Amino acid sequence: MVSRLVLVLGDQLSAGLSALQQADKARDTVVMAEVADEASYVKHHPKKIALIFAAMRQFATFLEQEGWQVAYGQLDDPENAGSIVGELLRRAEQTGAAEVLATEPGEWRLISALKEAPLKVTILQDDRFIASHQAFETWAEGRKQLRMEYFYRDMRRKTGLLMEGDQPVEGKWNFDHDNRKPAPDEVTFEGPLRFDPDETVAEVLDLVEARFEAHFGDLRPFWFATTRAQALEQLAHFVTHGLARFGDYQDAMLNENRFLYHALVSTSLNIGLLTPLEVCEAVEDAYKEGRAPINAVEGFIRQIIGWREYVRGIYFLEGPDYSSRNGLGHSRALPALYWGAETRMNCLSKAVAQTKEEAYAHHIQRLMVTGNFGLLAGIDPHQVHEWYLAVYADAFEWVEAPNTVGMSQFADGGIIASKPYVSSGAYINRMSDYCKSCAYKVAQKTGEGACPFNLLYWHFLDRHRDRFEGNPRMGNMYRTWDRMDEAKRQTVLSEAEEFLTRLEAGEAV
Ligand code: FAD
Ligand code: DLZ
Ligand code: SF4
Repeated sequence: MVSRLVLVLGDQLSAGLSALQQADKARDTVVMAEVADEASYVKHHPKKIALIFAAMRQFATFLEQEGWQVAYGQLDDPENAGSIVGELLRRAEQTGAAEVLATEPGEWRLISALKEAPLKVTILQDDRFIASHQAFETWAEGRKQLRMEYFYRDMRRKTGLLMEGDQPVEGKWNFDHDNRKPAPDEVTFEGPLRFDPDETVAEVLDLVEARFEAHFGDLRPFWFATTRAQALEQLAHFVTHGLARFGDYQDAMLNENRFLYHALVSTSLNIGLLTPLEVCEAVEDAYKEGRAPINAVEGFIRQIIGWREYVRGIYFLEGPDYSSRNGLGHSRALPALYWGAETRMNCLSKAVAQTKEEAYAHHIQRLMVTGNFGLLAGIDPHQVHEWYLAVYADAFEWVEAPNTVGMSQFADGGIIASKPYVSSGAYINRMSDYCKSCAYKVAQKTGEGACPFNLLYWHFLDRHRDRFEGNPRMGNMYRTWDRMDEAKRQTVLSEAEEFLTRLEAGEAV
């Protein structure tokens, strides 16, 4: 029988992957490839590249132990073709294989590349998700608005998570009302486990250091989980020590604590080391055993079977042009401060420094600091999108683009968010201790030292009045703006303009 190639991409490191399930160990060859094209189509953070290469190598060893034949292309192999399709062609020639089995990639770009390859490629569904494309399309059909909350309830019913018969446990679907407390004085969770690099990881770190020095971000110290065993340990550590307060402090931010009560499992989930259901079941067990309260457990499970599945559904429903959308017509270039240039805004400085060092920031830093600023300042959403895709270790387009383009930049015209996530400095001040050590004054609305978020917030609302005035959830904002006297409004707008001019000129604002 003619052999086939089985493609396993860098974020498909799951024993249960559909392409592996459909293949035959006895005659097929698994193809895995570290390629320059994937590492640099955006300039990924060195920690992200190291995570993917190291986890790929560990997974290839696992597959070999399971009896698979693996053709693994390391980045520095002289024969490396430099692209996924190039590597498939090289392996087809070597083995005489006439067909490729692949699990659907999480990016339209790679799906097209596989479809256009001069090879017979069979693309199978990625069934590591709870909702298939078809299930999401059926849910979306005929709905005027695709609100996550309703999708999430269906996912609860489908999985049985936190259900008593057909009713949600403790009588409510959503306990967010009890969540989102301001930053605590003391954080009792020591944060994620840090795994020492083994020999495989150490080799990858040297390779990445030599090849991707020019990419933004610190490679070392590197401590991400790169094997399934480590990912399970990280999960168990979070469930035991962090979960109980996850809900309370989900949105809090602190100068001196980067991780608070967050789980740090997105990298492992997104590259396939963990499955969403096993993560949710571990968390649900903690609730059943009285180790974590409902607000924490429900909030956490909603992020995974709700948001994570929902954004993937939107990405594939909306089609390949999704990440290029620009519903608000924003065109300002991404300022250098996103790449670490000096800024006096402490919240941004902290979020970017953390991103550079960790390839991680938590949801509210991404949404209400870097995302909020990008939206208020009118930055081209595609540039914002490419930044998020590059700098976070958990960023793959199916999950990053809807969060950035849709939720954070409102560039999809309001499919994901019913109103833009914008705020003045007051929100950041409420949820963090950033403002206390900032050169700007959060309570000051205009004049020397006024917080730029305060100025830009009104500038945003004013310049998009036609678009948002009629939004029932934004009426109050416009009424507050209209109540200010005309001279004050003019001062706000002209100071905001002046700030934007200085930002564009590359000044350290
Ligand atoms: P926790 O806060 O502990 O949450 C637990 C899990 O819930 C996460 O691991 C993640 O799998 C899931 N989750 C939570 N929120 C979301 C969400 N909005 N969408 C999808 N899954 C979610 N998440 C990514 O996985 N990859 C991305 O590229 C990404 N880009 C983002 C860009 C922007 C602008 C914003 C606002 C959010 C983005 N998120 C992304 C969502 C979220 O910020 C991360 O999932 C989370 O910070 C990961 O850290 P954690 O594992 O400590 O999460
Ligand atoms: C992100 C990434 C990087 C940096 N490198 C590789 C690689 O060398 N080989 C590979 O198979 N995949 C890599 N990836 C992931 C892909 O670029 C792509 O984002 C995902 O497969 C889409 O789901
Ligand atoms: Fe950020 Fe404004 Fe607070 Fe400074 S004062 S940290 S710029 S919100």
